[in-house]
Amino acid sequence: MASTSPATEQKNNALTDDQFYKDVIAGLTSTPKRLDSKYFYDAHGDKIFQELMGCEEYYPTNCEMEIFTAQTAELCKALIADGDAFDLIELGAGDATKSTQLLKYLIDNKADFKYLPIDISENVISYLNITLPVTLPGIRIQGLNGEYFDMLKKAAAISDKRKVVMFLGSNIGNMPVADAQAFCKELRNNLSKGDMLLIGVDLKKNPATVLAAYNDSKGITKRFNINLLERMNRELGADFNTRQFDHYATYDPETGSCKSYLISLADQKVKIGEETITFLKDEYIYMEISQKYAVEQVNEMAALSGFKPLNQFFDNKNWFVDAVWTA
Ligand code: AVI
Repeated sequence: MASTSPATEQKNNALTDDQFYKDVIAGLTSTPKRLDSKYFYDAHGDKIFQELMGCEEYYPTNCEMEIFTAQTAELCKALIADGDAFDLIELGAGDATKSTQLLKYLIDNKADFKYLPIDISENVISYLNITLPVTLPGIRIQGLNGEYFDMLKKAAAISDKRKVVMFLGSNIGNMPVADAQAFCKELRNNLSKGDMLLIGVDLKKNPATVLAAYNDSKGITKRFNINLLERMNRELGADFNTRQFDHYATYDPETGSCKSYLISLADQKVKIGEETITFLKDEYIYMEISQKYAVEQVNEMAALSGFKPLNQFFDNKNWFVDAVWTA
């Protein structure tokens, strides 16, 4: 029997202890196979997502950007009740392009606040910590890298002011409806009376428009999904042949669920650490949900999670809403 050297064994243990590895193996040994879209965002994924946000067919970014640029003063007025001190926490801050509009307005108007961006990507947080003080002189920023609620608790330890939480970009859409509801409830439980939430939600619209955003003609969304297989090759020593997988997106106008899959183009076996995963030809891996809502459902979600809807800001096509809720 072949024996492993202590060095190899140590390396194997480090791999099997890794949360990414554990989640990947759990997802790919379940039926149907699935991967968690939160793992899209390594340095390569961040870059591809950046590209996607600049792509014409991927409308949510442009819609929300229009709201943030055309209605900056109104948005700030809705969030900052009586010019009181507050701290601004952003869940899933990304490159903070949209929030930068708001931050600039607040700094120009001498608002007294700290900006606490939270992101799962270490790359994103170090980028924001370095670049924002240059583009926005005078900003008080403390980036927090980790899972939303862990970091929200950390933020609460840093801030003793009223909290204004931003959850933009329809990030809420990357959870199934029931999970989104539970998430908003947990968020409410982590806030105090008077705190606020600014939540960006992508709305139901022409199904062809939605589908084109998740199946863009340049294949950026495909690369975004395939990057997760490449990430497994890079970080977990997996041997995915990415040419043997294709991207497939669907949108159901009745439920508002847009879903992405990777389809295996052949019978194949893939090694990931100690595990070998078998894929049948045409078998799918469920990658991501991007849920779309009706405006009434957004208000309903606020009420069901213990928030009070205060205000809504729409883009000129009514494709996207930034809703202000109070705790
Ligand atoms: C980050 N999130 C809101 C994006 C979305 O629209 O669901 C991620 C994405 N996936 C494919 N394209 C964009």
